[in-house]
Amino acid sequence: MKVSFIGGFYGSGKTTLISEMSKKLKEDGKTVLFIDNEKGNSNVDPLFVRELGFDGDELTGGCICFYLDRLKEIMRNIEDKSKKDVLFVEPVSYFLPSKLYFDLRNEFGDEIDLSPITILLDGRELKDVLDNDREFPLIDARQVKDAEIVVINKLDLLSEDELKDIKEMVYELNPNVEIHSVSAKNGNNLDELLEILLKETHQGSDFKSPAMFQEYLKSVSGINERGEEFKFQSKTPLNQPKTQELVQDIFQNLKNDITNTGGKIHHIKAYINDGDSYIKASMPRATNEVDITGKVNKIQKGHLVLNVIAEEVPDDLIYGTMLKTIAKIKNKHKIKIEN
Ligand SMILES: Nc1nc2c(ncn2[C@@H]2O[C@H](COP(=O)(O)OP(=O)(O)OP(=O)(O)O)[C@@H](O)[C@H]2O)c(=O)[nH]1
Ligand SMILES: [Mg+2]
Repeated sequence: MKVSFIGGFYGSGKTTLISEMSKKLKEDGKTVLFIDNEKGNSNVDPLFVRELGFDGDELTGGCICFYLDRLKEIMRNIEDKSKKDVLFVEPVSYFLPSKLYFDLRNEFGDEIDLSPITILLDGRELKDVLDNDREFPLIDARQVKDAEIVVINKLDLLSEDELKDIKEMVYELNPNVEIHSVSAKNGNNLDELLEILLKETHQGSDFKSPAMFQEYLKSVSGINERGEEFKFQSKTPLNQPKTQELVQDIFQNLKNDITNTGGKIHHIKAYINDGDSYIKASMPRATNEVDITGKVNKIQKGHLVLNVIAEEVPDDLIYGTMLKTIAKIKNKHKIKIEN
């Protein structure tokens, strides 16, 4: 069984990339498994991946780094590993894959075939870094130094010159890394990347020491995440534009409240489902735009899952902001929402 971890910062497009590559594998008759690792109680990404029909497991509560035994247990419980084709794992976004690869090699040896350490970068965010002469974001930089393959995503939003400049920044951080560029959204270069991930193998880990890893974890400890599920019921059925309007309103309220308390948003995600149809909405750090996937017809009763990832704001406050937002939205859109 090929095991491929797709690392990378919040909103870089990991879930989109994994689901698009999984669709391709499924079309070729391959079996694909997916493990998602998030901090929240209830999370958008695994719901979305299951909606697409892939077998998945969820490792919630915190970073894989603290729950490695649970990951190993999930992997140990996968029956007939030799008959499964690919397991994709999406780790918590600040995680350093080299630590994980080091532990997994010790545990599973030849039983699994690890793809090279792969880090996905948000091309849109790096365009902003170039345009505004900002420093390369700290966590992304550490992950690039840790990677064997760097994938620049959101190629559809980049010019050739911007891509060239981004590649230069990446090589400066890690001269030995293999760079690819894709658009997970429109499928550009995905076949080539998939072939590489399936064919190439991780070449030994450069993981330095547990002490250095602890240092790294301290530096990312300001990032908090909350994932909660709510039930909703609307008096009148919501069509696609109305549902989008509702999500826009929720996201704007969350964003304003968190920014006003001095927090910095990394990613807001929502998933609305009534059992027949769904929409997934996402607002990554690089844009203030709400990006919608999926379609609803007339949705009246169902679930709303919200994930908010932000820095410099405690997770209790994130939760408080969610509740405040829900209270406002209820009145304005005349819907009942409760958790
Ligand atoms: N324009 C463009 N948008 C993309 C592309 N890939 C992903 N996105 C969008 O980027 C946003 C974040 O994508 P996700 O796949 O949820 O990112 P993620 O890395 O899984 O995010 P976390 O799980 O929160 O860390 C979504 O709105 C996607 O639709 C791409 O190639 N081009
Ligand atoms: Mg994701």
